[in-house]
Amino acid sequence: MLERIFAENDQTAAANRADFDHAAVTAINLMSSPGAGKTMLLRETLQRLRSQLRIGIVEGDIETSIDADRLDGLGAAVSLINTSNGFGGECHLDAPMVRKALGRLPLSELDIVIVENVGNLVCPAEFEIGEHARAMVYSVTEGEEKPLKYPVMFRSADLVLVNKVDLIPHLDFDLQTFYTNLRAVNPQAVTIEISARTGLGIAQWCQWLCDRHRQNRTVPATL
Ligand SMILES: Nc1nc2c(ncn2[C@@H]2O[C@H](COP(=O)(O)OP(=O)(O)OP(=O)(O)O)[C@@H](O)[C@H]2O)c(=O)[nH]1
Ligand SMILES: [Mg+2]
Repeated sequence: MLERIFAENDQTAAANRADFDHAAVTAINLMSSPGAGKTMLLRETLQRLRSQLRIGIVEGDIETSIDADRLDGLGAAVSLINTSNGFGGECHLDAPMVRKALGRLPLSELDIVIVENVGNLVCPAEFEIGEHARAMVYSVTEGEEKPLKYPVMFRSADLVLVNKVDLIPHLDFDLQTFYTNLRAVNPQAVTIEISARTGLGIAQWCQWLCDRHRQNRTVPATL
């Protein structure tokens, strides 16, 4: 049963991926536990990149348009998908949900689509949505041990953005222990320390996005 669900999901993920590739769009799956800072990061990202890249956002939430509203007016096409609206209130986005949201985005006029997944540290990582890369926002308020306790998302991330570093002086949080734990489950992931509040590291993240898009456009899809 579970295998069938994943097989069907993967088929739709492949269709999403084909649509992204056809439109020369780079798709990023942005995941984290609730409140790690995805939407605040996206606001900063749009403010910095709107003049360089045409960005579309798929905003995934169980209910409400709160986050989609926060991204309004920043130059991005935003497509909201509420999982409580016909998708059983799921705690993640899957490929069919993203496909529905993509129908409301002008893909041929975009360079990058960032999918803000539902805030959840477990389920979103289990579903391919047709993305080219996975970026994870991890907040230092979550504790050093999370890569060991919730390895699936950390293991599948191409990039881990270590957010809210402005709060470190107020926390009992050891950054080196976190990195040791992260490396134990994912030795390859790129890491960038950021603060969506102060702007620290946001330029580096924007550079990563631009590089990822350039790389995507120059490497043939069959490789
Ligand atoms: N101090 C500090 N606060 C931050 C930072 N980034 C985000 N926040 C705060 O953290 C809270 C959650 O941020 P959001 O951007 O809503 O987080 P999210 O991951 O989009 O949350 P969900 O969509 O509900 O999963 C907000 O109160 C933000 O102001 C940061 O770098 N430093
Ligand atoms: Mg959010």
